[in-house]
Amino acid sequence: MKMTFRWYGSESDSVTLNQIRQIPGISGLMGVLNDKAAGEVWSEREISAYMNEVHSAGLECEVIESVNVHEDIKLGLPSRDQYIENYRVTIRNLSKYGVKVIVYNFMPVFDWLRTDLAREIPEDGSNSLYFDEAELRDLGPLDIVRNTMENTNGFSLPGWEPERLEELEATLARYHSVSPDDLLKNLKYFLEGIMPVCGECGVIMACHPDDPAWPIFGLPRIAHSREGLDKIIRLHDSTCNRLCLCAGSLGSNPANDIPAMIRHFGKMNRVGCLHIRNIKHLGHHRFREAAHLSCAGDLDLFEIIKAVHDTCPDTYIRPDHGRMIWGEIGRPGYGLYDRALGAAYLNGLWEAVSKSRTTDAT
Ligand code: DNO
Repeated sequence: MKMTFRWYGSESDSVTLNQIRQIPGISGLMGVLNDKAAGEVWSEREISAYMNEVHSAGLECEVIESVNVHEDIKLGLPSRDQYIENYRVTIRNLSKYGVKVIVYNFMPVFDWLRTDLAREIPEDGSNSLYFDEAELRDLGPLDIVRNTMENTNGFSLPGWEPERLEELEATLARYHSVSPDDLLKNLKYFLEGIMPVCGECGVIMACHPDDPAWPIFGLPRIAHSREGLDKIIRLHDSTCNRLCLCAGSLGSNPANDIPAMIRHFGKMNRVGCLHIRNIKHLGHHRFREAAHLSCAGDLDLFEIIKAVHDTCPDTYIRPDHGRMIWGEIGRPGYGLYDRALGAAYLNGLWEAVSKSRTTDAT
């Protein structure tokens, strides 16, 4: 297992590479070129500048996140072929700089969605990302976008690029005639277009689940249950076609058994990487993000780490969204302190599981 940390680049992150390399047990990053719009080619010049900085800090970057898929690909429009070609170029370019896994998602219009980016946790005065479907009912998609953009402490959020949001209403309307089956077919077309290049370059594509793990605003969604993820894996039979199992996204729905899902896809060799965090369920379609510790939320992180250890031990992990603690101001979900605590805790669980498994075997 390689423990990594998401980093948005020196221009866009409140956390520095020096801080990241001082977190015990971090081998590298899950990186991102934060200012790239969906569909744009990631040029070698841009990738090499990012990688040089990361490597000079003594860190690796074998996983890249949020190479966002253009909406025309998800909608299956004729213009998709050009965007798929751009994606192929980006895969080739990233592979030249040591990238082995690319995380993407196939959620229409929105990446992840919350109704509050800084809901206070009364027990300890920290705050975290929060979602309540009832609040969503009173707000339209545009209100939610406005709220989100006004409350990010000046940082942009993944999937909330202003360029994409200008055309929000028109894009939402285009999805009226797209069913979940259509979306799945469009994903198949995309995978067929890029998988040969992934095979050539040795790059794994890891599909990130829907967050929250159910359809929102009546949009089609296909990646929020084991059955849905099974269908995605079956779309294209290649070990390059994998999943980014995100415990917090899938765990927003209590019906998803996360350790069982990890074991299922781990045994099939279809886990590309994992995002690990904890969730506190507060009612139907209402939750907040919690500290990583099992007892702070409703997910069993010990069982999650055991499942990874047993079925996909060579994968990449990162602590996902943290709370804001100790007065830190940063990108919601992506401050330093709580994610660093999360990494330390997950590393502790890993050591305990590894050593107990060795003892069990003797
Ligand atoms: C949220 C992240 C997501 C994820 C993308 C991948 O904080 O987990 O933005 O990286 O959905 O495309």
